[in-house]
Amino acid sequence: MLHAQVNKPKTVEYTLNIADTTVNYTGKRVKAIAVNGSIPAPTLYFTEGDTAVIHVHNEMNVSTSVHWHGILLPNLMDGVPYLTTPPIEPGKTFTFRFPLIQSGTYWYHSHTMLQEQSGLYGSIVIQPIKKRYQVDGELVLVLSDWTNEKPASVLTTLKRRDAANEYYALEKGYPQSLDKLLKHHAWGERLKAAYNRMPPMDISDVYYNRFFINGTTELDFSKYKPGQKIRLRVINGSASSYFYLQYAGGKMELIAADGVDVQPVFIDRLLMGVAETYDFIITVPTNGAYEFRSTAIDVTGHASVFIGQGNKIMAPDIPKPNVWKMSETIHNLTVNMPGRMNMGNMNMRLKKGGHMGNMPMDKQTMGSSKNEMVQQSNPMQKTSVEKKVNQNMDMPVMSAVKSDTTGKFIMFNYDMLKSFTPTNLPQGNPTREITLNLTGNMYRYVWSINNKTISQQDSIAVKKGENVRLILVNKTMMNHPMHLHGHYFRVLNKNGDYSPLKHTVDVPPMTTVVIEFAANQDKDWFFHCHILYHLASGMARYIHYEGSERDTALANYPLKKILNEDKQWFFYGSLAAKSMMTEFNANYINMSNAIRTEANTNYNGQYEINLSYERYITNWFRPYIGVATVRQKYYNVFSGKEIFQQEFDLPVVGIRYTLPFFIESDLRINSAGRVRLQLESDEWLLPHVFFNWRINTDKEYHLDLQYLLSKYISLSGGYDSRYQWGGGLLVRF
Ligand SMILES: [Cu+2]
Repeated sequence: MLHAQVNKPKTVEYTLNIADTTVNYTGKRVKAIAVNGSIPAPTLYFTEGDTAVIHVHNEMNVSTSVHWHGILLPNLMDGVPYLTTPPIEPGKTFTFRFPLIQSGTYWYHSHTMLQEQSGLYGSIVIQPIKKRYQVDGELVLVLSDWTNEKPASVLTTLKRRDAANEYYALEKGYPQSLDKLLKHHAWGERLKAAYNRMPPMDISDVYYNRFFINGTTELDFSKYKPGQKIRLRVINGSASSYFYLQYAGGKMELIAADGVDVQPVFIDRLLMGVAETYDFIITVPTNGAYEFRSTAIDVTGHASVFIGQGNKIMAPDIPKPNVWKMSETIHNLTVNMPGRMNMGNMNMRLKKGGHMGNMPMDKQTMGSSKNEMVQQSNPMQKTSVEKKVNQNMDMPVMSAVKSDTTGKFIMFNYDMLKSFTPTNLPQGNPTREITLNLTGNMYRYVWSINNKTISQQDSIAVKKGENVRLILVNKTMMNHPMHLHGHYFRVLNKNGDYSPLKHTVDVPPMTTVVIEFAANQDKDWFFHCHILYHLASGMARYIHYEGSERDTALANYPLKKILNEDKQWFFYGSLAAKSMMTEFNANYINMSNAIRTEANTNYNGQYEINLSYERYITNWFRPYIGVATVRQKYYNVFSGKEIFQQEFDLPVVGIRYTLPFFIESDLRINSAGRVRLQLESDEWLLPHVFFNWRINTDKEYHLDLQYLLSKYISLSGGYDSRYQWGGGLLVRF
């Protein structure tokens, strides 16, 4: 403790005006949301013990909300619209008022739909009454990701099942095309995964045009002098991007996580989950402006802050991941997992032909050596999954590093987080243990918990006075930053009684993380994945305190409004005008339903129109009803002779089922009793070239090559057994 300061608690008042704006980050004017004219929103400064009074005025023509991330406050002030707080309607003001009973680095953001992606996020700094560290300067650094696309189009892109969906991978330079798979000797692995209907690995879902620190790609702080100690308050305010943090001027001393002081550790690199905050102290070296860099997890871009004077000294580049070989990539994504040994170099690879490739994909587990603490406290983990984890790695063990500013490269993991004081939950409380499988279907882009989205299963019931232990089992191939509102939880790690407190925990792919908290609140608190598009697709619950009622202020704001966000409808399709035919397809889909139209015609009186309504029973199986209109003749491909013709306008019923290798099957019968089985699939041959094939028991086949000119336009051509050869232009919408 240094200078103990005497602060008189005071009321600190802010007014935030939320308004539509336009920005131009890449030479293109795009709509965005600004707070008091700025993106990110202004930093709010307080001192522990103050009362915050924040007037939030909505100048947009849609409703909005602000959530104070990581702040412990009364339920009504938490800012989740319809759940805890009334939405802020257009033209209206809501005044938040809450005492600040904690100190540290926090942030705030919209909790309405996808507004956060458009710019509605900002930082909060609460100075402690007694400062633990004296520094020469403080920098608040808000990390974010920026897309020129409308966030709603991003979500539609993630939901659609056509080449536009693959376009992000292409833009990132990671096309999962046949040539790349062969080049990286990953064809066998991919084939095995496709057999299990696992789409190619996405380290990140979205292609971003820019990554920012404080709204820009490069910032200079040349006022700092050699030897000065600077505190960095780093906030990952991005919508869906994890970042690697590095500093060119030596090791970073990590002193706080999610606003809470931890025993200092020196690290070289840290993988920061969405919505986490970390504080570091760095020392400005002599002769140079040293780079603090945040690199997106998929290594498609970074943002930099230069601290000090003189020539720029860069942090080392992080190598691009080998996204074609899942077994290599996933290893790098599990760095945070408690119990995971991180050694000298994060680029360490699994041995060739290692464990991953030999296991069925749905049983794969990566990353850990023994984690005794977790195992002692949690019998649940002695599952076959965990046993596999323990057998999996044969890595050397590196001793915990403390106060070591030299020596080996240190990659951060959660075992390095150690509280200053014991964090044990109140003894004698009954313990409620809940296993939450983090689940999802990447193919359909539906994200869930225990295979149910929030609209299908909304709450987790707890009782006040319980200790609640959540066993988070990530069954997916992506990292999920799970965030609990209104509470701090312990992340059980090797530090036992001194396990750290957090509000957001990264759960790496195919791993298990255990958290626990004292249920000492009431009402309802959101618990969700903080990847915006996962949240919007259903990966959320709310913690409900049994016996407590919603605030009367919410009487006119039905809870269903926020729970049903994952039932949103999406529309997409394509129109191809070719020399021999025109093809049209349109899809209107939501989580459990799809209305689809396909139509095609030559220019000679032949046509086919199919309209169907399908219902998802599982992610793969959907019965449907519809109408089929057909006026067509079929030819032999070699002789060109007509084989047969069909003419009808009839109701049909059928089933569609996604087979291994993502082959879409469609079995239907029309009211005249005629049965048709059809198979169809896409193959990604070269980065810009797709091959689509379709064949059915009407002896109809359709072979089509597509060359992607852009996300929405392709050249398309091939052979159709009814309409024969031809080519033209295809436009997606
Ligand atoms: Cu997620």
